[in-house]
Amino acid sequence: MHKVLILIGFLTVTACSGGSSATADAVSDTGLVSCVHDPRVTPYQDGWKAFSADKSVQVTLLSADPKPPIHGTNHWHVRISDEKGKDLLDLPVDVSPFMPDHGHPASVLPTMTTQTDGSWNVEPLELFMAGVWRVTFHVHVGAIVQDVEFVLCVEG
Ligand SMILES: [Cu+2]
Repeated sequence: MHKVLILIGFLTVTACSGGSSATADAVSDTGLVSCVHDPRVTPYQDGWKAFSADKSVQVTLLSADPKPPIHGTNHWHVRISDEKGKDLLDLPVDVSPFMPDHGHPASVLPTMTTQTDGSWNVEPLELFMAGVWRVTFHVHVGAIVQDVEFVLCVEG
């Protein structure tokens, strides 16, 4: 099973390499490419907050499982609120994980599920390659879609 997963990972890397990421990545002692020091990324922490461009929508990453997020299947628990801190519920939210350096999305789109306490579960979050990931929450507030982005490094 393990060998199969490695093979799939190798094929995926081959399929989407050749992007413009080389200058932004640093090669570690082991020869693996790391994005930890990429200026675009934020180190994971519980309670990580990100905002829409106009600051009217805030997404708080309450917790990630596992944490920090890994190369593989992740589960996030978030809260979505307005600029006054009031929870935003019962509105459509799409999530799109994307690798900006490779130009491809996640293989599976996560599902958002509201919880009784007003938070949301996000799963499965399939970050299937090591590198920089941009996880965007598209929050539909009336006719307007507010985008809130988390940019993180997934280590190999
Ligand atoms: Cu990729």
